Amino acid sequence: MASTGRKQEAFSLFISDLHLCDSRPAITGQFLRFLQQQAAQAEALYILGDFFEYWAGDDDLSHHQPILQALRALSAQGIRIYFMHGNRDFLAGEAFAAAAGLTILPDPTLLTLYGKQVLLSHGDALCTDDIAYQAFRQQVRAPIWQQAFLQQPLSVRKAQIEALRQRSEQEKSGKQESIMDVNAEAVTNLLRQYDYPELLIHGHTHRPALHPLEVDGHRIDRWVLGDWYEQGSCLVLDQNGVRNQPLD
Ligand code: LP5
Ligand code: MN
Repeated sequence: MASTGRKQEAFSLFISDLHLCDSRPAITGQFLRFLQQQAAQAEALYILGDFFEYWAGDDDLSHHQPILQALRALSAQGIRIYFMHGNRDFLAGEAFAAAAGLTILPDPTLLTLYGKQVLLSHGDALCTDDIAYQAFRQQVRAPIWQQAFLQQPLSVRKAQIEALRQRSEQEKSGKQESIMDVNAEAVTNLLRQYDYPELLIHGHTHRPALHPLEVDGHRIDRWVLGDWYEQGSCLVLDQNGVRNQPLD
């Protein structure tokens, strides 16, 4: 039988920095609608970190059931879902991945999508001027530290995370804005290391923008994803390239 409608072009979606939590139920609602509407039409969804306000360990899965169920339902429809750790949810592990029907990607990850080399990252590792944060990052990303942290009871971990969140907010208020952005040389080094991909997509800085770069004669677009504090935001990638898609 001849098809009546024009087949919609295949596309992938990229989001980050939703910071889902109980105290902002509207964002969770918007995300669940996003899954049913935009994501259901995509071939893949890439969640590039800080999906949750914080993740205390996979033994807290039951806390996030509606979100995990919705992701699993999308995955069951054949939409591939990928997740990269952010600085707030780097403890999300394989039990989380199984419950959400997704695949965890290392940071950074280089992919070929729609004929383009695309480098994906959360973005925090590029903020190399933030010395205090980078020292902290190195400590908590060490497997031995994570093992010891995860051995503590969930309630103890949550109390420590709460203390850390307060300390982080306090320290951030004393940091210069420029320190909390990516370092240009760190970006250049990463792009050289990955052999000049056409696209770099990352989040973390909450400064959504397109930065066209030229590195050693190669044109590279650095796309920064927006957070979901005021409204949802996502990037769409298809054969024609990247475009920004603000959500209602
Ligand atoms: O997330 P964002 O953008 O607001 O801020 C980040 C950096 N802050 C963080 C901390 C998280 O926001 C808090 C929640 C994380 C939950 C992780 C769970 C497991 C770890 C639990 C450990 C107890 O990532 C912020 C950057 C900012 O991005 C911009 O790039 O500046 O970094 C900081 O503010 C960190 C401080 O500069 C250094 C903190 C040293 C803390 C030392 C150990 C404290 C242990 C406390 C508990 C006992
Ligand atoms: Mn982040």
